[in-house]
Amino acid sequence: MAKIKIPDLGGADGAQVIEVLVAVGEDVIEDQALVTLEGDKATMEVPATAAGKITSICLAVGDTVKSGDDCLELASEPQQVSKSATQEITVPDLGGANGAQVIEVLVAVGDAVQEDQALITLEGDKATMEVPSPYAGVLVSVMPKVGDKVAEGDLLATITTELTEASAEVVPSIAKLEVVEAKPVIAAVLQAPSNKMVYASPSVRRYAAYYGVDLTRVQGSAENGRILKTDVSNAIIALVAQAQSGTVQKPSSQPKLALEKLGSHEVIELTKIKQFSGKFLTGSWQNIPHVTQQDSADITELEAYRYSLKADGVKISPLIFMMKAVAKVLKGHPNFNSSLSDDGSKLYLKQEINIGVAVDTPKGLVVPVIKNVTEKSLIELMTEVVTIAEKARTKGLSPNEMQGGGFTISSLGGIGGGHFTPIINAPEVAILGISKLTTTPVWRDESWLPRKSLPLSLSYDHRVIDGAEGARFITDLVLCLQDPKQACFIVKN
Ligand code: CAO
Repeated sequence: MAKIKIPDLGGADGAQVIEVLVAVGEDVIEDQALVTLEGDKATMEVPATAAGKITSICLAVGDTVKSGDDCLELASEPQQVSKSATQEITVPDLGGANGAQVIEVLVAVGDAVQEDQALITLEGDKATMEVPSPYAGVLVSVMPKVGDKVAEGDLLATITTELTEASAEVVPSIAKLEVVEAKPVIAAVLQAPSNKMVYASPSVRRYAAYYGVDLTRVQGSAENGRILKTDVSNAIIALVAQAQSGTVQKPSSQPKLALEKLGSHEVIELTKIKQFSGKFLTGSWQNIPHVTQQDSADITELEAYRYSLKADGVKISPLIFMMKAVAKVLKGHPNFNSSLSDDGSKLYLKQEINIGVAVDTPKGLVVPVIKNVTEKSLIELMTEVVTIAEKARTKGLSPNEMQGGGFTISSLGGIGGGHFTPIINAPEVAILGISKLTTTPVWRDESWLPRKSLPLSLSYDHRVIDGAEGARFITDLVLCLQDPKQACFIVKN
């Protein structure tokens, strides 16, 4: 068992814990950042001095700590016999590309490399990326040559790394910390080339450097504009979206904004999410031939069932029933759960039913994806939507939480308004807009009855879905919502 202590704070009396980056039970690797501290002048990370499992954490965000205080306890991995190990370095996630070409090999066998040092430059269809070494060590082999084609997971190189023996009680020194980053580790506030002050911890800097993100362009969401890993993730997603819509030209008919003619006005900087989602939505709107099919479902019985659950103390939002109904109807209409190939010649039908839910946040619109909707109960879905919407609004979402969707639902039902035209969340091919239900008089059995009517707006990609198919989908959805018992999606809750 190793006890990790707060290292030498470089003369400062104390520092505040601003981030705890790990949890009890988590496996960590040597040198992984565990905690971020903020002193008077700088931010620093406390790294793991050995690989192992976290067994206890002795501090919390907001605590003030000083050099030598207990930080956390680590059950170290069994002692290694050899002091060095050979690790394989493989091609990382290529962001969805099938493969990439090696255009530069920057190292040779026998080279001593630093962690994060670029090894190879790859070129894909849309971007060039450098593959950095995840370890410091000496290269034993370097596989590819310039011109070779590689895919995610292919072996690029092998490297021998030094292993550190776990010690019983470890107080990392500043010198040790300086090795961890291979660049300055205690020095969070740096002057960036654009003259904008960047306020981020070393691990966030490494993360940004790995993905080639310029931190001067990232808006920090933490106190004093400090950039978190989630801010970088959001920027990456936005950059991908921007790249996807990058071919889009501004319509020539759009008149140039003449500021001098605006009269008195206030200038508000749009959040990064808003700026990038604006470009992404423009791309979707201009590249996809949208058709919006509107209808309304009589959900009087469904609402009665929802209220009966509520009376039993189970609160389920109408959105959850929509997700279940959509999932059921998607099974019978697989084209709505697909993506079109770039050249428009193939349709990729998705096996799982993963539904994106548009969430309105103070920084703009984000779409977390709820996976395997058919496998989850109403309560499980409700809990997941509430949790992820809260996370989207407070901490932000990881790229993983926004990937893998096959169909999106945009619900404005909690706000108001009638039918609208939702924009397809490319590369998906359809999206359902839900509006606020109204009580409408319906002529039935020789009398007018008050019925609860839910406006539905289905936008679909006309290259993939014909009008008849669109009408069948929304008709099946309406039938499903009108007869929830027969639709059987309310059985498992
Ligand atoms: N008709 C009438 N009332 C509805 C309704 C509907 N279609 N849908 C939800 N409601 C009610 C809920 O029952 C809840 O009422 P109670 O508090 O009395 O139970 C209330 O409206 C608030 O619902 P909500 O919006 O908080 O929750 P939700 O599950 O319906 O939606 C979420 C969750 C995350 C989708 C929503 O909060 C949100 O962000 N919506 C905006 C999405 C958006 O911006 N879309 C536009 C994209 S294009 O710019």
